[in-house]
Amino acid sequence: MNRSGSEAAFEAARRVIPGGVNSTVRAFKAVGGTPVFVRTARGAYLTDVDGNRYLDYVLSWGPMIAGHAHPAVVEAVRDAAEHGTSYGTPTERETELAELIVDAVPSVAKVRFCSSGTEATANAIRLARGVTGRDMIIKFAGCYHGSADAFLISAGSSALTIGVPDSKGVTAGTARDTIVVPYNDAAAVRAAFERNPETIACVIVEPYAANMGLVLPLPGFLHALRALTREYGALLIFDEVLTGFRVARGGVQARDGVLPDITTLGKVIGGGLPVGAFGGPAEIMDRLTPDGDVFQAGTLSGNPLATAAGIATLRLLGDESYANLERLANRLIEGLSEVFRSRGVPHAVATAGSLLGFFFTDGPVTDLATAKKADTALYARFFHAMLDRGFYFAPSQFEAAFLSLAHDDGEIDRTVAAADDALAEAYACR
Ligand code: KE4
Repeated sequence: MNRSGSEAAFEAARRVIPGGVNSTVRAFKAVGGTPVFVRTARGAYLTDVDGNRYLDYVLSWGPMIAGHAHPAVVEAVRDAAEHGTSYGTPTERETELAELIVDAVPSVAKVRFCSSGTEATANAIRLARGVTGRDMIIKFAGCYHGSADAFLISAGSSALTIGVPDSKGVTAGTARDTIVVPYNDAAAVRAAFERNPETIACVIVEPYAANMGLVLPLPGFLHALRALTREYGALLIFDEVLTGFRVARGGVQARDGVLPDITTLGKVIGGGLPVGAFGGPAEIMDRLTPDGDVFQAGTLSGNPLATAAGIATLRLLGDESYANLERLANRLIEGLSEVFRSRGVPHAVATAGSLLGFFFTDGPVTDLATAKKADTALYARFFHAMLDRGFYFAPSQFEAAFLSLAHDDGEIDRTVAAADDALAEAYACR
């Protein structure tokens, strides 16, 4: 496949943009080669600057659940833009999107918008610290909550991919306030609370961890976090930036019945435009300025175009949409698993709604330590073999795959067929 256009574009970008990208994972560091520069996208497909077309399983890392350039979303953004792009004042559309979120997410009675998942999680821990008067947070190794300092300790996603899960520039003081324990290890969480019974403000968790690959909670793990945070007077934060309106309309908490104190959201609720959000019960959320004493602000928070795109996207997601997305995800993961099995390749797979993941390891994968046993070199070869066949998976083993309303059974079956051929090529080169 000719990608000379992407190569030239990457050289030009690197001259004026550090690493040639504006978000680390896009640089293909984990899989090698030149990142694909996309020129346009429609439905389930990306088209790069060389005219190569790819069936997209990254979907901008989750937001494009309706597919790229969905007519309803494009029209909503076009119409909003004709009335101005930002006012810096409240608008009724923010209330409309907030009402959709409050109606869908069980634990959320009020929600505050910002412009990214990172802003949402950073504001959420500030709120937890303000409400409890405590400083420390507990996070899980391999979970990723965006690029705010407090989270860049044993972080997942691209921090893990490029080997800087503990970024330079994060102060010792910040790191001291962040306790890191293994995912799925409730005993380690209890031990951390026993060592710090009065100083932990919150536990922040990806209820389905999708930034070290897809790692699902073991039975009882989320319930244990709920009980432990209640026992020790800390808040439980579900970071549903990736899972919110993705694994179900109300996120993990709607599927599994564990209600957090604060929920962070992003991605799908912006329909591809910059939106982050954090919400919870009124008695917690009312602690935010201007009525309360925990500060939050943002020039483009609740932006008219972003809220228009988010509303249009959420309006496209009915119960039947989620049922069909889950059916397609299961069809894909069962097909891939059969390919891996038939080729004798050790693997572990997981699905949740329209989210799926696979590791080249003989599993089970329950935390970062077991995820890191995966054969990332084989993943990189498989990634490129699929890319050359026109299928775009995440350029890192430590990410997940996503489906959209634009994917259909035929495309799933084509993907599985290509995977058989691609794996043979990738496995032969080991
Ligand atoms: P953003 O600041 O990138 O909008 O959101 C941060 C974030 C917070 N919480 C969770 C659970 C997330 O998955 C993310 C962002 N996810 C990554 C993909 N694994 C974004 C891709 C990127 O970094 O470019």
